[in-house]
Amino acid sequence: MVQSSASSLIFLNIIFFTWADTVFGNVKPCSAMGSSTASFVEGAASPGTNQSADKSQEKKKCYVPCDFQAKVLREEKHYMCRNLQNSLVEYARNTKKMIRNMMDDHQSSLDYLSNQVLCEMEFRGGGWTVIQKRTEGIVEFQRTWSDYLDGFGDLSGEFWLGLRKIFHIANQKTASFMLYVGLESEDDTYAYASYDSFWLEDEACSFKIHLGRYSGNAGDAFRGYREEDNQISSPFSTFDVDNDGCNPICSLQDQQVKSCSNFSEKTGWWFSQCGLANLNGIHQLTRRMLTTGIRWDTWTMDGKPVKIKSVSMKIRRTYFK
Ligand SMILES: [Ca+2]
Repeated sequence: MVQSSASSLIFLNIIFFTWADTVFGNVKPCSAMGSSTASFVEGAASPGTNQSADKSQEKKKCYVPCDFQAKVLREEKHYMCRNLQNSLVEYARNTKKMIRNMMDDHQSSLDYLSNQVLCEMEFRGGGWTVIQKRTEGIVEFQRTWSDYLDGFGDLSGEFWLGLRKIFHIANQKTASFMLYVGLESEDDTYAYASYDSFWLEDEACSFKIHLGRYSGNAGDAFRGYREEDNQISSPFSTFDVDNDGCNPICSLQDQQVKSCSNFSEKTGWWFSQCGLANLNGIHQLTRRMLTTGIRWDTWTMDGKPVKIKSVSMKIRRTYFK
């Protein structure tokens, strides 16, 4: 806005100077006017001693208005020049202020994020940002959309970082991210699933998840075995915001399911009719009576999904774009 008004003023000044030069430039120079008039007078008058006095008189008549015009023009130019100078100073001041505000905002965002995330610097070369962690099962993951949006839990223990924060970290213009899922079974065995790219769509698209190539030893539960299990490109769902693809119902384990979140004890995830992964499922150590748990059903033992007691999801920058 400021830039636009300053630019308009500068443009008007340029137009004025051009116009002024054109108008006053076309006025005949004082000397030419004087000569012409003087010639006419010369022709009419008889030669004699009064000739030079007449010339002087004619020059006087001419030079007064010319001087006056020059003075007015000079003052106008000075006035416009001052305005132009003031506009440029104001423009520079506003631009500096705008840049300073942008830098302050950027720094605030960095400060905010650095105080609000858990970094793992020892694991696999370091530089990991933990976006989800489950251990003892103390923190409840049966939460509303609003809770999953802003995050919950404790960074020093169990937590969900929040969809908005995850989106802002993983969707930087200058960097790409990968995802690592670390799993621990109830009998203390470990497995992992790694994806070479990870990003989310924005809030208007319900944070649809996108993952690259899988590697690991826990299987690719995000994609599952069947097409309908594939959670890639699925929006996030909670019990109060249903985007799960069961519309109106899905048939699961001989049950008619309307809501995958409700079927998973009101936990939130990127469900797809409902799929084989739900790392936000109910922790089995504290809620053994429930049928579902933390699910990564491609990790199996003796043909059955392994019971998981702890999990973490972390992302790391892979390269600058
Ligand atoms: Ca549904």
